Amino acid sequence: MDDLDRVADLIASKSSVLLTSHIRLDGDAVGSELALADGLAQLGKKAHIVNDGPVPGLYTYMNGTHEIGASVRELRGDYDLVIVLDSSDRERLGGISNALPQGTPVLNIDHHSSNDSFGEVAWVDVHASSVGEMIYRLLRRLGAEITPNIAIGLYTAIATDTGRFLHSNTSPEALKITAELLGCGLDLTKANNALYRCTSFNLLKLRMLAEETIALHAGGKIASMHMTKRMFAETGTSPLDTQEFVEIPRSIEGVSVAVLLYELKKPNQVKVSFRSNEDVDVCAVAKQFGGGGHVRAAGCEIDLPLNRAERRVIQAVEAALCPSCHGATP
Ligand SMILES: [Mn+2]
Repeated sequence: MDDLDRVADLIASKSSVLLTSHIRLDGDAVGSELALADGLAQLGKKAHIVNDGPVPGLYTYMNGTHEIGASVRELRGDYDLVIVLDSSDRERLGGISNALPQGTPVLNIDHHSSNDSFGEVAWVDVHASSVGEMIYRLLRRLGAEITPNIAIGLYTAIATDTGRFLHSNTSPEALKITAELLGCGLDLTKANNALYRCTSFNLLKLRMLAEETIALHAGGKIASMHMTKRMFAETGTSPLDTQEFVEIPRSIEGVSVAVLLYELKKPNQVKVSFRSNEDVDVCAVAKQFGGGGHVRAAGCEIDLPLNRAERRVIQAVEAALCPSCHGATP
């Protein structure tokens, strides 16, 4: 019996499922939630999605996003299974983590190498490009029909987590599943237009302000970029709209590691995203600050003013770039 059988059996025995995912929802989280909820409904199960925080406007082209609960207040009391998607630990669920119904089994479905295997059943596939890819396999195993609605959710998950099929996690499996989704009635134009061919003028203005802050370090091997609360306020934008911004410093020739920092609402709290182009394990760097993720894409939060957080993070990346200089094993 493999992991997928165990997961399918657990789901088959339940009738009312809560789906949830990490704070600051991304395309993999929202797309996977919507696709799995649709599949579960097809199988005659009640599926309810609640996260700690709203669905970013970018993803509202998918049907059903307006029915997704955005705070613990929307949790109901009748769940017999909780499925957590795309989250390496319970902490990532924000306020939901302490509000989960006592005694209800938790199924953890994730692809982060930093996943701590929480939950009664944990299905963690670090080779999966996205949770969306895992949900595709799960829905097939459960015998659900891949409808156009499910297809657009899974496509969103796979396309965003592979960075439009540019990142090194773009596997044969990810592309095969995407081809299958096209065959199942995926509206590729609708998804791609919303995700990649349209940006608000405000977001473009934010991008211009952010680009002014780009700095190179370690002889051009590290590029950093940051955004302040003031920039978000001036442009009327939200950090939720900037999930691809780390690609800007990453795209600079010669850069091995890109770092994006922005101020969170709470004073002196900064969110950091790391992307690695080469063999630098940015998950290990993020872990030094209590974060995690994947080897080439990771993140953390730091309780320091922006400029001090940036200095600390750059020092840590420099040490990771040159382990021999600091006595660490490569
Ligand atoms: Mn993911």
